Amino acid sequence: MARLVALLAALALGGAEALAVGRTSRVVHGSRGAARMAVTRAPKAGSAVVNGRTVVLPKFSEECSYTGITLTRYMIEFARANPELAELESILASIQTACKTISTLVRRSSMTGLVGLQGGGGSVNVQGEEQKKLDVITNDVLKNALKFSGKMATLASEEEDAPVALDEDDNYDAYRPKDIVIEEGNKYIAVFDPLDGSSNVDAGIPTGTIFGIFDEGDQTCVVDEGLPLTAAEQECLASTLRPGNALIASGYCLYSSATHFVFTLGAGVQGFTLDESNGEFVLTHPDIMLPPRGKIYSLNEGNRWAWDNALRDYVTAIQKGEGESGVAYTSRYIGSMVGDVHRTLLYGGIFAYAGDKKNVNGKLRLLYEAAPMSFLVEQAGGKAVTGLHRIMDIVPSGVHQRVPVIMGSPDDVAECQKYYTAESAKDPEMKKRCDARMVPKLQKVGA
Ligand code: AFP
Repeated sequence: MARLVALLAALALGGAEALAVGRTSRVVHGSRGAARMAVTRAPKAGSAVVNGRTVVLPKFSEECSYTGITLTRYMIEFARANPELAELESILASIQTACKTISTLVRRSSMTGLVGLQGGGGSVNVQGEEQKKLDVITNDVLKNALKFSGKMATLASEEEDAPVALDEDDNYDAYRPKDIVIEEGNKYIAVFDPLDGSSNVDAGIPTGTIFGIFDEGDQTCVVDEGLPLTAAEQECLASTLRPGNALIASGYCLYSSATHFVFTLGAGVQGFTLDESNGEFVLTHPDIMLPPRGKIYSLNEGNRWAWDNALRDYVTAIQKGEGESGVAYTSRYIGSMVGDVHRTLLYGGIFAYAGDKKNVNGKLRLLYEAAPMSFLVEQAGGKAVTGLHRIMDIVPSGVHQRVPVIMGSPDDVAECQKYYTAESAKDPEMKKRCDARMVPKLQKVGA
């Protein structure tokens, strides 16, 4: 009966086409012969439990073949299905707007002069890295977009020395009567790297924005207006930060041959592509799932001789075809985490930036690189570890804390992890280092 109703509905709409009515009862509206959107599969319906809360997946029984399922519509449906998470709609709307702006800034940078170092050089962030013009501008774009969503309490960014607390005046409340407090508890923490991979952006290499959204949690910090923050204020803000397993959303925008927006709200991973003709992100990769195993390894082999033996032995085995799959793996490394993780999500395999003798914690940041990407990878059926331990379980000690990252197809990561388990029996120092990351120890902000 449902099939018949769907078919009649399609026919009654004059020229409407029903796509795979017999299988999915989904109706696609559009004229016969006109250019159609590429997606022929709606995302799965259902629900998932994440961090103790149930997330209901939106249902799409109908769609327009001209526009497809846009990100805007996806979020409207998501908010309808999850009223208690409805605020994510405006947060994601802010992020997608920022991504579109950043995409244009990156694309046009050679023509607009937004290349090279901020101030001609000498502008260094808290981690001692030279800031590029685009680092500074994209940080402002994303910070403003999130601030104007009116849902944020704290923002932590790669380009900020300390987390930024948003006070009353910063929040977007122009239309809200000041004397009425609306859902005071509904404030979120956003962590982000506005332009990851920026050191190569002037060469046209793919770059990306990474973001994660947390609930604010129980701790409240009272922060005086204006900068600089005192050390106590900075430590308080840092202590509001939570482990990856408390994330309620995370994702990235990839600025490459196309602009992709890939995210999770805790119930699978959805991938959208920017349709430049109407400025909308359109669902092109519903329900991304990592293949259980891939044939690609992705890491900076320049660090090989400083790696722990565990990683060196594992990589040698898969290069020679002597790993569990018996296949000789091939190497792909962009040096831009968003691009490398995007390829890994779609093709499978393993991406790593491990700890080594020089940089015992690797290079990538727990809060705004490793944890948001780990949430995505796990939601796509993959695994993300430091070597011995799950990244999502690490409680941050500092805003800019680094962690080793090994993530990707579940069987590949599990195989690599076995080398670390075996090595830890021989190398107690390595095990001690790995275990120490699991014990939170508040560092000074920026340490
Ligand atoms: P930049 O943003 O400074 O270009 O760093 C990019 C990055 O954080 C990450 O996106 C890469 O995976 C990683 O660094 C590359 O580091 P190496 O250049 O040491 O391989």
